[in-house]
Amino acid sequence: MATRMGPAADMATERDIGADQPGTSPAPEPAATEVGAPKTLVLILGDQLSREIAALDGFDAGRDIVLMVEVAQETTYVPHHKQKIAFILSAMRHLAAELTEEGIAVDYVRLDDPANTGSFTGELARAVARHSPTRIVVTEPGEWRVRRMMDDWPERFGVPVQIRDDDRFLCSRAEFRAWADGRKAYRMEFFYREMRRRTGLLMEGDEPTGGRWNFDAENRKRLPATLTPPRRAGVEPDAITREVLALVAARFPDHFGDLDGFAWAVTRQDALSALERFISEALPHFGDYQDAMAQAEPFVFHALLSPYLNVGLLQAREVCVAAERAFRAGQAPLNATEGFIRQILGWREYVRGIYWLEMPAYAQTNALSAQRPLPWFYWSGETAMNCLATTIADTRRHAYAHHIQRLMVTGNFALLAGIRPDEIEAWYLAVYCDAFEWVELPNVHGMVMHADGGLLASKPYAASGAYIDRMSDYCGRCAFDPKIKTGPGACPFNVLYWNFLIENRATLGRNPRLAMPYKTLDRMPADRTATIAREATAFLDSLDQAQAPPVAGQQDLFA
Ligand code: FAD
Ligand code: DLZ
Ligand code: SF4
Repeated sequence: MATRMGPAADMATERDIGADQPGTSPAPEPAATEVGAPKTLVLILGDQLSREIAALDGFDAGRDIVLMVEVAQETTYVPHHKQKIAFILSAMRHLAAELTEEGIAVDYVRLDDPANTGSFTGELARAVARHSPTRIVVTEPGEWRVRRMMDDWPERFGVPVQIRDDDRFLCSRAEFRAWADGRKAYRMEFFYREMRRRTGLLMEGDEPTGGRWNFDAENRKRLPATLTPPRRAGVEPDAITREVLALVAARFPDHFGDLDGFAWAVTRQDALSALERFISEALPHFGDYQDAMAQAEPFVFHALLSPYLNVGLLQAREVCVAAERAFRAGQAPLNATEGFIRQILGWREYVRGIYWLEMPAYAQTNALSAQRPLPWFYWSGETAMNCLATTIADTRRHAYAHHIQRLMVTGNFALLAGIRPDEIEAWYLAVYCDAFEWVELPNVHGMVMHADGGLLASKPYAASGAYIDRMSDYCGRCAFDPKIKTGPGACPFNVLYWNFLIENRATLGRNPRLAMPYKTLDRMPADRTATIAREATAFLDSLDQAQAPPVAGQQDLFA
């Protein structure tokens, strides 16, 4: 496989993207041993925890300094799950210790440092006063919010700030822009094929391995009772992690989520072990049961690698290469390998491209005019709907739920109930260990809520209780019955599904991919649609009455 993408490999990288952004200025690369050469302060953010991060290119250990800061602003801009905060702080501290051991000067500011100002800008200002650097270098952040913070840094600190392209991705922002240019709609499948060609992953010359680009049709099996997925490859917390866990428990007692059972890897070495274990134990079944949900198996055959990929402990390329190698060695079937690689090479790169292409306007759209506040049970888990209660309980316990739980349970409900996009987005950003806005927002705003009007996905992933029943064992333990369509005992997803189509006919009625359900709806007798509308309204009203405002900062609400 090529290490740089084929046709695009000779495109200019975005090393100096700060140069064409308002408020930042380019800084020349320093000559390594020059007397009086620039002293660089390299800021490494909590999701840039990689020894190969672009900001460290050209680092001179005899002269330059790494700055890492634990800041209150980042721990509370949404009320993150306790495990997410612990994961990031512990992984930051581990990287700082590794760099220090290598002889690199690391200025590390802890959350409980009494002088800590609580923000990136405040801590950078203090560090500039401490070290008098001649320039600041940082890798572009993963969130628009943080990128905007950097706009006035050169002026504020009186030092040039170089913002380097984040080259951990297989498709740069410029390459994605070039791909998107002139297209009326962006479709992941076409982007993905392009990425397969560019990287050579699962390719035989110009043809996809196995003669097809996508083996999804084979990846929709329910988990049989006779098949037990592998146990999670958890990591026992070491002294650094235990110290962080105590800090988080003391400082964020009211944030959502359990700390007990924290088992995330916080070093590259342990993340690599998790990757190896996934490839040998779970990948062979990943494809078949990719969409399956099971009450007692929160992880099924999923990888649990997203937090490591997103903070830099693993690289997308090496994860895809490891999967392909297993396939070529006959250790994993093609449907599993292709399905897995598509998630990373396709979806992950695609949502990142969309985020940077469309922000900040992207977050503001609300194509379906969804206005309902987030129901309180998203935080408490107190609902008689077993699929939701289980997914939220898994989330609380592990800071994790797998893709189909996120998309077809908590996501599907939010879509059908018409939850306000900004409220459900803030929930997803808070509760998952892997959540950063560049990846969370397109998934929630676009894929789940269709709030972008179909820019990311050609139709909303709306489904009735029958889908959840087919793909899980949740319904057998539920107070409701997916086979009952209306009236007592009916699964709420059933009336909500048809009510969603009724209410959004003006926006969705002409979508060719929804032609079938609208045809079915049109054939329904008027008294049946009236019953659906009445029961859906009564159900949704009961939600509103039960809900309390999940306002970040009112932390007693998250206990
Ligand atoms: P697996 O199912 O084993 O997949 C392998 C890898 O593929 C993942 O580690 C991830 O890096 C990548 N991947 C899979 N699907 C997607 C996708 N749709 N978008 C981007 N990458 C993907 N993923 C995040 O990393 N952060 C988020 O904040 C996030 N929010 C989501 C919110 C919603 C509503 C939905 C539907 C999906 C979201 N995803 C998010 C995508 C996906 O659900 C998670 O990446 C996946 O569940 C992580 O678990 P895993 O490592 O076991 O993934
Ligand atoms: C998510 C997070 C948290 C909880 N804490 C910190 C922190 O204390 N210091 C830090 O540098 N980064 C943290 N992060 C990750 C940042 O929020 C992330 O770098 C930005 O959102 C940009 O993607
Ligand atoms: Fe969910 Fe409906 Fe099944 Fe209950 S019956 S678990 S609410 S899909």
